[in-house]
Amino acid sequence: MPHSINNIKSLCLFLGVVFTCLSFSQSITINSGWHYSENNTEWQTVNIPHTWNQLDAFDDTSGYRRGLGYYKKQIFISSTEKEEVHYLKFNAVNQEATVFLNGKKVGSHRGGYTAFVFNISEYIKYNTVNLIEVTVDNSHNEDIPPLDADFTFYGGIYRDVELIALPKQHFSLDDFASDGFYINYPQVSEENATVEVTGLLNNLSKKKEKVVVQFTLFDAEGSIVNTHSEKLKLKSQSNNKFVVTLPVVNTPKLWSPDNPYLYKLQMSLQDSEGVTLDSKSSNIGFRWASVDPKKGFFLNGKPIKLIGVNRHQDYENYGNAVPLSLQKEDINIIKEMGSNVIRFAHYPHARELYDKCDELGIIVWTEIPIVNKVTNSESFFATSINMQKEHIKQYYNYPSVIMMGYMNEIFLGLAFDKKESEEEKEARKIFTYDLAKQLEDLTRKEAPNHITVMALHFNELYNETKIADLSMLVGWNLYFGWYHEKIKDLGVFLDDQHQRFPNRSLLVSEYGPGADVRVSATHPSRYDYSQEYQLLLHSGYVNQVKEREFVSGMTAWNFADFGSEFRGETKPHINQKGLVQYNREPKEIYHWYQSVLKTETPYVHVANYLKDVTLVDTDAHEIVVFSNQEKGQLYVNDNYIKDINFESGIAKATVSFNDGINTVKVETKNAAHSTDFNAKIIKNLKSNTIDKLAINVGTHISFRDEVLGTTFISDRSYSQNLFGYVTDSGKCKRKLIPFNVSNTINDAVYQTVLLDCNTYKVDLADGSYKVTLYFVEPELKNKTKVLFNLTTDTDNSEADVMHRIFDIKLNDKKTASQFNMAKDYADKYGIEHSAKVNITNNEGLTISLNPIKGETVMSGILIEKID
Ligand code: GCB
Repeated sequence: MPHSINNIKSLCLFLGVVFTCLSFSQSITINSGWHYSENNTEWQTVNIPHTWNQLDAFDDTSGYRRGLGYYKKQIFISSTEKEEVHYLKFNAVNQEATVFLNGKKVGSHRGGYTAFVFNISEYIKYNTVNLIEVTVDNSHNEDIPPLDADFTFYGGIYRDVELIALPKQHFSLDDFASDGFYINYPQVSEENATVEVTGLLNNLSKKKEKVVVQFTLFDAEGSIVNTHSEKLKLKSQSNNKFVVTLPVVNTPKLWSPDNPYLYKLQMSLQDSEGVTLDSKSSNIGFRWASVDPKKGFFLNGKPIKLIGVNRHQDYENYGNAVPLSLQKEDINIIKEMGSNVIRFAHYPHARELYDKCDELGIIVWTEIPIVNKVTNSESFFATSINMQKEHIKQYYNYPSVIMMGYMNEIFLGLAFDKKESEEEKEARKIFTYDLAKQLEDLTRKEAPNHITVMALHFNELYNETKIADLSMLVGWNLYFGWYHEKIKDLGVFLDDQHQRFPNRSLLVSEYGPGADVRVSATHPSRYDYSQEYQLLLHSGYVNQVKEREFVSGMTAWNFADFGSEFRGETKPHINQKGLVQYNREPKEIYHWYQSVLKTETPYVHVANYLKDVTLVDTDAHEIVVFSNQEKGQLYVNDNYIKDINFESGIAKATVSFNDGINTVKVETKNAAHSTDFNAKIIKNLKSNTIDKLAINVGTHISFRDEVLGTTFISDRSYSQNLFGYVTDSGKCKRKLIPFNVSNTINDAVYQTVLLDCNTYKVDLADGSYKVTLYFVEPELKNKTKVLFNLTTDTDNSEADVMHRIFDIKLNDKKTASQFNMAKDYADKYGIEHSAKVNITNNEGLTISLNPIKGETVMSGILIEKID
């Protein structure tokens, strides 16, 4: 669609008694009406933000399209704009872009998470349409970080594209696509503070020019605090640097998470006649930060325990092409939780979000995506250095940005690598350290007022290579209670590190288990994906960190569930360690964080782990309540039950439920909250006719099937008048299969199996039923090793595949003979096997799996009454 720039060149306004002349520097966002093609022949119209992987990164076929994508768009540029300089700015394109204007190459850029700008003036045709073409490539490239990471590398132009027209004198855009100025605070204290601005001014005219930069500092209420005007002589066709110190601000209001007081600096570049050529503005936040190996993190001279989240930028149904309004809402949700810190992992996020952090008072750790491993090539090193320069310069001025990083778990690849020889591994340690050192030195030099930081994983390699001694603060990504044994090992590890490296400042930069809101467990345990286990782990971690003054803080992994294509979890392709879901609906853990982090107003929340509660052989149910108060009163169906006390924000109580809706209410000082539980009580299946019964075979977890509107309840060993596996009918072993099951969205039902258990009984009352059994073959035909999945698969050839064969009987009726999943179905295929059964003579239902070869296996049972 042709586009035209407003061609009014300058305009004089009468403001009170003063004339102000403005020359129109313009930035137009050109996001709509692009044409996109994946083969350069068939085109579709798309808007930016756009990615081509928003669907295929979540389907049943493994992998997602990594390759080329083509974009084009026409813009009209009037001949009245000939005197102006035109730039095209791309705020992020993943991960390589080559830009053409009217068929000529304008430039190219490597790296998917930072902005880049090209001066397109010499390629423009005036008074006609100009064709912009962009070739994007998200193929794996050994020379571009990230090489390998636990998130999806969606391809596309996914942040704003801008067409910028400026007079010949303007704040430079070509210093690594920064804003052309850098704010420093040479002194800042409660008594006084100064702002120093280093600016870069382009003069692209053939003549020297005299200009003036007018600085105005406003307070948060909009009143002028001070002004300054700086006369400058600009050399022709060059980039001119200036450094200006603004007048001292006495008793400045300091910026902090509790009081994010922002001043605003306006800068206007004027020609000798007072016409404004260009203008810029920046948040100013007076604050100073430091870390102390013994006492943790300090802001404005006071200790603060940093507690917050990591964030990835993608979102359900959008991939990484997420509207900014939704992204900004994330920052509100994070603040609402009570977080005082965000780690923007593992790459720079949209700059507008850093503005939000300034405004809301959230301390930021920002980093570039050098994750898991590096390539020992000149090109990889150069791309990394360039990326960190772009990152530092584009994100320099935000008062919220306090920590700057450049690597995450850089020895993860090495730790898991089975192919490299010992010599190669030694060499890898050395060149990885070398790149880290270069990036650390660069960051200290270019961002001297920031705290440098690096995130490590649980491995001695970081200490042994001394890479952990490079940055001013180290973040440990610690998964005790998930990938590694026990939650309480966290404290042991932290104490050990502190004792061995007493001069190192540290924080816990990642922690958390996967949790699926459809999964609930009364006895939660590691790997079960229950929200109850998520509470156990997070509360355990927060308590251990709070007990240790030397730990600067912690950032939970992750704020929200996010896309990681290769993962096979209860929701495949998604890493479910979020405190909120992929669509940002809160998990219960989010409310627990609110109750421990938000102390200013009374808060109470009755957790609701599943929409319905099935109570087998009992009417008692344990409820969990979160509050920032010490105690509260518990009511069920308006009857006072008892007083409850909160410890670390949690109170638990066992209450009796009636069949049907039960309202649990808790009142605390100045707060109350209630939740309805729909209870189904099963005490005797023979006497209580049931319409539907779903059993999650092979596990202690209950799973809510949103489509059926039914919960697959946890499994048990058989007892009379109820249901369960008959323990002496085999070894009856429970197993977890860590892969994406195709043909279903109820992966969790299939992923937990009961092996070698040949009889299952359900003591149904007489009547007609449809019985559906759920199966999946747990052995893969071709196993590949996936780093982040929960069990360690070994390579296996087709010949080794375990072919189990069994007959299936429902009471006396054989419903399948020689059932052989490996032979008859595709790998990882979710199978539903259904039959009608008439139950008479009080015989109940007996499911028999009669082994012919190998061990029998079953994943789930669904029984539906037929009228
Ligand atoms: C980590 C990584 C992060 C992963 C996370 C996990 O340590 O830094 O990228 O997503 O673990 O969930 O395994």
